[in-house]
Amino acid sequence: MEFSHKAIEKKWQKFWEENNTYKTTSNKEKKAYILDMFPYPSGAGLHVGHPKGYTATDVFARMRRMQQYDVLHPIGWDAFGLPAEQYALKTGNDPREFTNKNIITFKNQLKKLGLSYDYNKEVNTSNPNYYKITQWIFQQLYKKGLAEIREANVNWCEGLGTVLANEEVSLENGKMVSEVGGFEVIKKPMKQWVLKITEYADRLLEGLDELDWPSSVKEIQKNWIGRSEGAIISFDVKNSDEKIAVFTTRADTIYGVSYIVLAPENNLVLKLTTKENREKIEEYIEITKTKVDVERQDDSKEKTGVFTGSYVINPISKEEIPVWVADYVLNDYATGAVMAVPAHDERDWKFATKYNLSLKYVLETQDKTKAFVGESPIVNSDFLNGLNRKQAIKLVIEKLENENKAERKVNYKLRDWLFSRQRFYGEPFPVIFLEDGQIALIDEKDLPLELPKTDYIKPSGTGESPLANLTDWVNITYKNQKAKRETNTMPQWAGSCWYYLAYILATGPNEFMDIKSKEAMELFKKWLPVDLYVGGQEHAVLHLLYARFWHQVLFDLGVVPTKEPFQKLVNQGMILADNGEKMSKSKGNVINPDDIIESHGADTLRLYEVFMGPIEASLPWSYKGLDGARKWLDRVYRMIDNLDLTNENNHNLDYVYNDVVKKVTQMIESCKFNTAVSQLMVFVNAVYKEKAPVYKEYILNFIKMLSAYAPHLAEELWVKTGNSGSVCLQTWPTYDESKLLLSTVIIAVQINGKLRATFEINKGTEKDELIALAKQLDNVKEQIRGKEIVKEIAVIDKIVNIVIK
Ligand code: ANZ
Repeated sequence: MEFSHKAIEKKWQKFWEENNTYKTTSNKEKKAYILDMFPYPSGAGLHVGHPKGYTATDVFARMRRMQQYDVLHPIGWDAFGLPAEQYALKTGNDPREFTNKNIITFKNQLKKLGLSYDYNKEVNTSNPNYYKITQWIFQQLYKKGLAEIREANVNWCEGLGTVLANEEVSLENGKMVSEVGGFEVIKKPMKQWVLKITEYADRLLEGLDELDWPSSVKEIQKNWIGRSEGAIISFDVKNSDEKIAVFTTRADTIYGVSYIVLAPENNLVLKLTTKENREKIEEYIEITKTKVDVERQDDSKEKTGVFTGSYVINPISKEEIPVWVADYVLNDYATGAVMAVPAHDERDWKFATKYNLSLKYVLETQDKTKAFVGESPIVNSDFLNGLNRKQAIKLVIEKLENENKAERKVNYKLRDWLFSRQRFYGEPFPVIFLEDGQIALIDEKDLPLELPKTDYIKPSGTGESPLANLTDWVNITYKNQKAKRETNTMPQWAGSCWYYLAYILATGPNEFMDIKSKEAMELFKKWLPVDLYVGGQEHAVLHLLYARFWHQVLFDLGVVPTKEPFQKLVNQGMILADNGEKMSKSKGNVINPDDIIESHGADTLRLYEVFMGPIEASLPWSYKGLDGARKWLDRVYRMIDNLDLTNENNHNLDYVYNDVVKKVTQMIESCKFNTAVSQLMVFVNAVYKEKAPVYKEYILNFIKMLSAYAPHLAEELWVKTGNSGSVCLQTWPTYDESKLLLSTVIIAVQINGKLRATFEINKGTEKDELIALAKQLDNVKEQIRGKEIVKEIAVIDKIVNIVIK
């Protein structure tokens, strides 16, 4: 017999909604904040990858709720985004309408999955109540000196008359072109807001130590921050007052410097270029504008550069050294200038051999056919000869420090965060530019500064956002002065930097209490940090680093009580197409969860997605697996439908029941959602084998555990077994350890593959002990007497295998 998923899913979803079953409680001692990375509500709707992470957190949240924790398990919408902007530009319609429509679709789809979200706490980053607080946080960053306006490069597309996001630009033969139309794209400096995340670089590094995050993600963040200790060394330009400051981690190689490289954008370039080299240099600077950093730094690409005509003096060896310009040096890292040591740096080696520049080995090595990048004693370096790297670096820096020609310096790969987007659909900046050049912050009581209602969303043609067209909105009077609003908006990352705080502040959907109130602090103390955060590995840096940065600033401001926002992080793997390829619209291999819910039911989809393998693994979709999940749920339904229950425990299932409760609980606790399902299966198999009536309490507790995975079916079975109310609000079962200790198992003993004996022993007895006991059995002793034992293998609770010769 099968159950009708269509009937029961509707019924219970209605029941949960009417009874507010998943309302966040706040009256218990323990708390669990269980969070999904909230989705961008795209027009395509939910795909089958979403439910994997969502079900995992849901299983966890459901267990915690039943374990009598206060549970915060919310969902919301990362609702500003490029597709809505593009839609508006294309159709002239309001991006808000488009977004709200998509949110409705997404929400309906989520509801069909039976996830235990508290929709009273739903948030939407594009709601003015929400971005009022985003704007307030920006103002705090500004007041702390962490936000300022700088000139920074944007991707400018003359052909489209607009600035493009990185994802709207593609590379063609190493040149940037627009995805739409294939027009040339160049880097162009524009005035933009920058957030000084680099001031928090060390804190962002240190904070990682305390977090229960996958080590791979920590490593990615560390590399992204890229702390590098070195020195800035100053080279005097020959016949000039100019100096070139280079950043180097390898002051020990100072005698091996054979040329200096300036980044093409370095301000010194034109100053140092001699007349006869000017034309070539200017041409080179133009070409560089069309290149992206990744390509410039790509070691497999041929190096290019041009000589400036100038020379500098090596501050230690006093040698004359030529100054070149080359794009493998980036202007926005350190000083944008490098002392090149071709004998010991691969990029410099490639460059020097291409342009026939001299090179000198200053580290001992036999092989002179390539750059030696290892460690060995210093040679050809006067007073440094014979020293190791550390000693030589110290000596060189000390000597130059005394002459004011060097200073120690820590550099970071991490860049300050470019925070302006030339877009309509984002948070407006809560600032005003006064005529006298001052910047004023909009009064807190006047926040939010809302996006204007308009039916004119068109490129401005100047690189500014479409907001620049709305002159009534842009030009204002402020305190009797003419003033202008900022026409850039914030990036999509802004809203997702603090949404986990928004859920705590939410008193209703998109209704928030004051973030700096006492009341808010009490709630932050209760709920922070997030206990479990699940999302894709693609957010390993940007979102997770930006959110940590804002959190640390809010901590410094006394707004939040914890140093870090997310204590435990789990990256869910992807669901691939059945042939192992990534699912994508263009390949036509996308599976729509709605179809699966229709054919197999939401409980089946939930169970299948978390049972298919470890949560972290990316695995292919399989309809066979999906059918298998459904078959098992039918088997559970039949089991309970036919079961003879008794209120008296005959103890037949004591061991398996307690063992399963223990394992399921511990496995969910450690996010092993798939193996916990296997344990539920073990219990069902045991019940099927049982001839006598089954102890009712065990069955009811099984239904409770089942409800974490298959909540609709579990509710139905809960009623079927004579109960009322929601199984989801019952108490999670506990286990009796004594029932586990007493239980025994029969161990088989095989010798060279043949069964020779059996013995009874306490469950869980260790392998060594099993082997020792087996060898004391008469029959076994006889078999192995005088023989050489080649191998002894034991499997706990099962078997001892002895191989003899
Ligand atoms: C001399 C030298 C000799 C270097 C040697 C390396 C090896 P990290 O660890 O990544 O900080 N460098 C400095 N500024 C640069 C820029 N703007 N663009 C490209 N490269 C730059 O690397 C620091 C090293 O990268 C510095 O040390 C410098 O080259 C180069 F055998 O100086 B080194």
